Amino acid sequence: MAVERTFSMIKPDATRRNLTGAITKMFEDAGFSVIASKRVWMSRREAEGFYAVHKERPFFGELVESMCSGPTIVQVLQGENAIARNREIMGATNPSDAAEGTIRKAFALSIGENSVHGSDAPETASQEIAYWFSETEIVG
Ligand code: DAT
Ligand code: MG
Repeated sequence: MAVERTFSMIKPDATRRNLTGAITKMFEDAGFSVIASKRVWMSRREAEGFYAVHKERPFFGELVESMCSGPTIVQVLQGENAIARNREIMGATNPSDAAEGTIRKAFALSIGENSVHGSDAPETASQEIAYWFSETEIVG
C-alpha cells in the first residue's frame, strides 16, 4: 500500500467540547502525520460548496447549519493507506453503529453531530484538500 493524503475535519460539535487535541492524538497514535492544519469558521457558502454532493438530501439544511455553528479544524493527514484507514478510525456515520475504539463511538453526539469528517475516496480526497488548502500550506 502506498503513502496517501486524506482530508479530515474536526467538526464544531467537537471543537466546542475541546476535543481538538484528543481527536488529533487518535490520528497521530494511528500513525498519521498532520501535514496541514487550520481553524476556520465556515461561511454558509463554504459549507454548501463543500457538501454540494448532499444538496438534495433531506438533512442538507441541518448539515450546513451545524457546520456553520462554530469553529472547525481542517487538516491534511498523511500515512500508509490513509484514506481507508482514516474512515476506519472515524467509525460509522451514525455513532450508534460505530465500532468500539473509533472516534465517533467515543465522541459523536448523533448522526448529524458526529465530530469528524474524512474523505471517502482518492478523488474526493484531492478535491477536498484543494477546497481548503493551497499547496504552500501543506508541509509534507
Ligand atoms: P460521512 O460523514 O460518514 O462520510 P455522509 O457523507 O453520508 O457520511 O454524510 C455527510 C454528513 O451528513 C454526515 O457526517 C452527517 C450528515 N448526515 C448524514 N446522514 C444524516 C442523517 N440521516 N441525518 C442527519 N445528518 C446526516
Ligand atoms: Mg461522506
